[in-house]
Amino acid sequence: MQLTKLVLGLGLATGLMTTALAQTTMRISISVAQNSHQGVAIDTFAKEVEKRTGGRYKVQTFYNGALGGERESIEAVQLGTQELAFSSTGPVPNFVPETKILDVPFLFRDKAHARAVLDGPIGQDLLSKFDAKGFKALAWAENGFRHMTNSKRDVREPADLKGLKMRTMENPVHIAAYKGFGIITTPMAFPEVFTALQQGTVDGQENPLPVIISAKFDQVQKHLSLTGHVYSPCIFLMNKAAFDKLSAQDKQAFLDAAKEGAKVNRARVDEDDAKGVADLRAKGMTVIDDLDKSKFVAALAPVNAQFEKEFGKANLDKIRNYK
Ligand code: EAX
Repeated sequence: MQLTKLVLGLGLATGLMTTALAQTTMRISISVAQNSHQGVAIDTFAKEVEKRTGGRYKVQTFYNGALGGERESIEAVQLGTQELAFSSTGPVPNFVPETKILDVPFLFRDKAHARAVLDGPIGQDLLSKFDAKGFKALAWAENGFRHMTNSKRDVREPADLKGLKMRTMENPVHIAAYKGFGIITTPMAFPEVFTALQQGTVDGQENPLPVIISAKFDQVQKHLSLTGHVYSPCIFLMNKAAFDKLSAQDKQAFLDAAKEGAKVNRARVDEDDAKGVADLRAKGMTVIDDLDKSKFVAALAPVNAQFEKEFGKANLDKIRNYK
């Protein structure tokens, strides 16, 4: 009896040890809360990786910029001190300049258009550009269409933006465009934004509804305008060396897990977009949802001319006209 127990115990311990040894734990992070379109993306990814690799790979999830802002996380992935990150494309052009074109304002008609471009040859070609920079880009996902919020006034016309001090992402295309609106731009990492809004360091910021809701910006911002001025993609990034070490089968498991993550992420963005305005109104925000977008497009004509020179009109048109 005692002996059987001992043998069983030993067997169990050895079994556990083997599992422990064979299991590799990786880390993935986001800069927003777990209860968000990004949280469901990385939670699903982690679950799918574990399932698809028979538990040999485990992905630990970090939220709210616990491992740093998006730029810091991407840097860590490039260096290999963190295996994975999920980020908006905000800081990405600082690492892979080719991605800059995706953040051009008023480039995409709607989410279906953006998703088709990202999942089609243009988006897939852009994913391959990460290889040379120390990343494996696993899949595109999304943040959504960005809208403006501020604490000063209702924004109905581009002229209403003039002189507003707004936090922007650390993205050169955004900064150039918002300057074109007459905004005083203050680039800042996301984890600092709530406090900056609360303390009045900046008057406003711009983000998709899923981010505005999950970050509770309604607590520190009164006015929301559905400008939809730019589509904000997200991306699953992995350290290239960590990816290359995987077996062919595990590589596929990681790629498929990222696709699953993107699927639930996009579904959650749709959900948040559908109920977001009513939610935020109920929380006390004034929402301008009937502004004349063509006026905002027209206000950016000079900046757009600059973008056409920088990216090539043909390349922009290829995206604009993608069906
Ligand atoms: O990715 O920095 C930003 O405004 C981003 O949209 C946010 O962190 C979500």
